[in-house]
Amino acid sequence: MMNKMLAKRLAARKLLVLLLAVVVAPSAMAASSGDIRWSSLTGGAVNSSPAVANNAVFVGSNDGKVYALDAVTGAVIWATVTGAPVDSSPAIANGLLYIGSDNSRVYAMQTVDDSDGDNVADRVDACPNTIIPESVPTLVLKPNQYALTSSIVSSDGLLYFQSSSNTKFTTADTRGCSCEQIVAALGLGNGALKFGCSKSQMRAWILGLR
Ligand SMILES: [Ca+2]
Ligand SMILES: [Ca+2]
Repeated sequence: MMNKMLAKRLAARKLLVLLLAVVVAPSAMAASSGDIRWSSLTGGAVNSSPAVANNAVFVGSNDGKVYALDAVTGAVIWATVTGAPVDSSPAIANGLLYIGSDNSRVYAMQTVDDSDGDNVADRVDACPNTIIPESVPTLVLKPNQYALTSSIVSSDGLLYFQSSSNTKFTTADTRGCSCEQIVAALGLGNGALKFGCSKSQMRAWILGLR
């Protein structure tokens, strides 16, 4: 009789432990700082520091190649052979990557395919054929109105919409879409085309991209 009661208690305790494990497990699996999101294998040692631009990571390897990796997934976007180990760290400016190789040469490489020159790579550009400057009034924008007036990239590597507002938007935010392309996609009418996109229109577009 005692053995049966003991067995029941043990079974109940096991059930409790099992339930606790089920409840606790999801939080234990939640991502936290320092967790490895991805790793990407090259053909040799990686002795240099990577550079990051346009949603990609650029790094040299002792296998003689310079790699461009997707910053989110780590997938290889391209790998260019230099023919000798690449120990130096890349520098990036104006869409070009500059790097030295052990074959005594310095290379300049196109970092991404950006057919319309809006500083957003073709592979992630939601609006092909962006025209800059765009057709909305670009010389005088009212407060809190936005338009792409110049394709000159800022020193932080981003292309900003012109605006007098403290709130800034970049082509990275709009995934390569200008105000007039946003107007056309959302069917906003001529008002926005005449005065530039408003802050709320820009935010609505960016929210819709998520
Ligand atoms: Ca583009
Ligand atoms: Ca575009």
